[in-house]
Amino acid sequence: MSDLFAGQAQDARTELAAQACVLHGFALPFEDALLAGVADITQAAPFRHLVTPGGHTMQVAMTNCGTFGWCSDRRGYRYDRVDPQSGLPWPSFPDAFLHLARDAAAQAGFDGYLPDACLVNRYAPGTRLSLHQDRDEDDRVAPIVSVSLGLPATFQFGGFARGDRPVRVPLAHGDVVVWGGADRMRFHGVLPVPPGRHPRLGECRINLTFRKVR
Ligand code: MD6
Ligand code: FE
Repeated sequence: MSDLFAGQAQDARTELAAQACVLHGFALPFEDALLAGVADITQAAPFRHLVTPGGHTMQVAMTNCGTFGWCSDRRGYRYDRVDPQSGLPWPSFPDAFLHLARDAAAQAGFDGYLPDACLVNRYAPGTRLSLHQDRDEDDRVAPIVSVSLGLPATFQFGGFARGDRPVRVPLAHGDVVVWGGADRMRFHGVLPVPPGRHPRLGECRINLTFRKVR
């Protein structure tokens, strides 16, 4: 076998739907810059557990960077330019975040992607994210670019109704899922993260979710 593809998996891409795919390992060349970016962001805007409008505390710990940050409280879900915890604007995108999001979107067929929000999520072992649609954005066509770091997890990618049976997609450190266009409003979620320890991130999974809000 030639070393033409050395260092690059042959099955580097899994199609999930016409406009949805997994780019396996796509974020690995950005690893150091992404981890440094997460450290900078969480120093300025620490992870916190948001309360849902129904009064439940979310298992996933969250923070944001970019022009808009996703917030939840008893009043509802919304995007806000300032971190309600500090009253300051959310940290801006680290260069590597924007670079990776644009490259991944283009690779998946979405040229000219310009996200304005990135939700940073931290999953401890046992944490799950139930099936949902991302529907608080004005732009419901531009893709979601979702970057997995740390512990592996199983992503669920479903249909356009909550009851549609989802496919299960294993996600590893460095994998990027992109869904947009006709597939932008599909239900998706994350099964409970199995226990483990990642060499770089310890006992957690970090997910970066890029969106175009306005
Ligand atoms: C994931 N995350 O963690 C996918 N959506 O692989 C999401 O779909 C998501 O983490 C909305 C808010 C936070 C999230
Ligand atoms: Fe989501």
